[in-house]
Amino acid sequence: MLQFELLTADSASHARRGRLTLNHGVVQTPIFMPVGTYGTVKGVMPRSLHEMGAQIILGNTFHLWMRPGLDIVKSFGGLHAFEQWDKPILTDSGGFQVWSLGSMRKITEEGVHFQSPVNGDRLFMSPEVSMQIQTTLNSDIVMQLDECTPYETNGHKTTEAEARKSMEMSLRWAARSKAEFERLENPNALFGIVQGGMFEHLRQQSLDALVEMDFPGYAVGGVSVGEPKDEMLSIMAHTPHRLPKHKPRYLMGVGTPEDLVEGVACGVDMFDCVMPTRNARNGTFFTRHGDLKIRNARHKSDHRPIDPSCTCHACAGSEGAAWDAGGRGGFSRAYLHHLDRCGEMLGPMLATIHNLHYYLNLMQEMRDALDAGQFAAFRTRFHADRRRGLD
Ligand code: PRF
Ligand code: ZN
Repeated sequence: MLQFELLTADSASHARRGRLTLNHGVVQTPIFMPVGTYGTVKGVMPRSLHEMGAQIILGNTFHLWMRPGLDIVKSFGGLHAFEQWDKPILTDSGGFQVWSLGSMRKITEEGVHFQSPVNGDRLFMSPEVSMQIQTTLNSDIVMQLDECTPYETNGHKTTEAEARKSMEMSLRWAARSKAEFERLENPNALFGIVQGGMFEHLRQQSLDALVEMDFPGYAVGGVSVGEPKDEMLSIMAHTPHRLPKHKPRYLMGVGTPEDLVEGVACGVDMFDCVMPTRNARNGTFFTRHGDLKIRNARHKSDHRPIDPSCTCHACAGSEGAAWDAGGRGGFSRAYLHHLDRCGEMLGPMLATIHNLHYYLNLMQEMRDALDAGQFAAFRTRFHADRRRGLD
């Protein structure tokens, strides 16, 4: 099941505010979805995700198929019970992950043949197999199997002919995904994925054919695959707003805080990206005034939290009220720097909590601005604040 209601739309951009109802709950859009590849958002307990306001998280068909395998997840009745997360889950289909295997795989019309990176077994992923796995996982949103067209093929920029061939195969895989999803009587929702490389006319053809197949929601794939920023922005400006107005739109694997704000302005409702969680593990903190690298020696004796105006558990302590200079609550930059130096696991845990809180709060601010008819002003102020830099 999937219901999508449009609540308000911005008059000066394609931004919109919506409410998405799925089998495991309601999602207010626009939304960011934390990535939980192996059935865990790395280093964060589900209750912390709840506290941060996460409404839906990702899982990965490919990884969960490798480990723990389908029999285990099936014995729990699905991924929700196995990972102790009772709100909605979206699973990526495996196409993108299989594709990342490089020389260990061979892509044919039928599907992808590859060797398991875990135990070397010969495996085969097809649209049908992907649907069977995602049905067992019981994810609220299932993604079609697609081929993510690379920015470069064999050392040269992917040509129009190569991108067309890849996009057309993804369309045939979309139809096969849909047929198998229906045959399995999966009670959740299946999304189609627009491909077409960096070619607008191919993206339009992909979009038209997918709309004809009538999916309950659509994703834009094949972006953030190593292309220059301006090419990513031109796809973002081209595709999302052309998708059906009354269905949810998901931009896959994007991006920076700036990308989220510009993506929303382009009409995107849903985002996922490893950036807040992965960068946290490298000691990078995102804030409204720019990014901070905790490894830098200048933080060594700084008593202030990462962002004194942030209400996350790392910046404000367990009370959740903003830090005050009197020293109540909140972990100092000096302490976080120390944790990083010592390789203590609390360091990445606190960084992940802060970054996810920042991303989720940024989406909440955009929803509030849209509700108040103030999105244009929010967008201008957001970019100015980010450029200002952190003290
Ligand atoms: N396809 C799928 N998953 C994805 C992508 C895609 O194109 C991307 C592109 N950045 C991220 N994740 N299935
Ligand atoms: Zn914080």
